[in-house]
Amino acid sequence: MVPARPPLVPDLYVILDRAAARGRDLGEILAGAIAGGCRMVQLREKERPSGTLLPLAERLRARCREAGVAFVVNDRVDLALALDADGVHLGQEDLPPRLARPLLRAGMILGVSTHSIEQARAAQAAGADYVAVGSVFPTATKASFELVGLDLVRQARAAVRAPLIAIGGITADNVGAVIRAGADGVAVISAVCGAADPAAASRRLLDGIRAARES
Ligand code: 3NM
Repeated sequence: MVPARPPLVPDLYVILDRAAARGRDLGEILAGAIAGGCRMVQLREKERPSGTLLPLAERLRARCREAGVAFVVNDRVDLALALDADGVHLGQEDLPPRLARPLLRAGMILGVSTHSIEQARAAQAAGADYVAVGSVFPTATKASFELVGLDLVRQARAAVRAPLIAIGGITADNVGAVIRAGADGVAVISAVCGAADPAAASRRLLDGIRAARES
């Protein structure tokens, strides 16, 4: 039986990042995130060339397929295509979405990182399936983050129809404020990859999101 396609934009989007995992296997973190209810993950690897990343990427991709969890590759359109990933996520310095979109297979998700209202509008106009805005809070994970605060989430909510994913410094303690500011979902690295128990951490984030929606 073919598993149902995961929803396009989930509440919780876990970014698997080797540096944040501090030596722990990303497969273990992925298993915890899935057990905790995460339905979409991204593989983010800035250092390793595609060839050496491939065995890990294939393993994570296979695990996501079994679980019906969307698997997105950061930056690298070639790797996303080679792995038959569900999507690719591009930053402002990566291939522009208008050039990436025609390379993707039909139905592949295209996500774009943005740090201003102009960039968020441009990402939507270029056909992004979701627009990520950040960094909402200070983060130790990305050295050169631009702090945009909850204000950009509110402004982007008013200006952009595409699903909005907030990123940067999001934890179980502040996730409610992010959802109330208008985000459809949140992307996190350290709150799950750096947690002693990634499954429990994912559950706490999802509980915070649901509580904010109900309030
Ligand atoms: N992109 P954490 S902030 C990968 O602002 C990334 O676009 C950002 O990690 C952006 O959840 C960020 O540990 C780091 O703060 C997110």
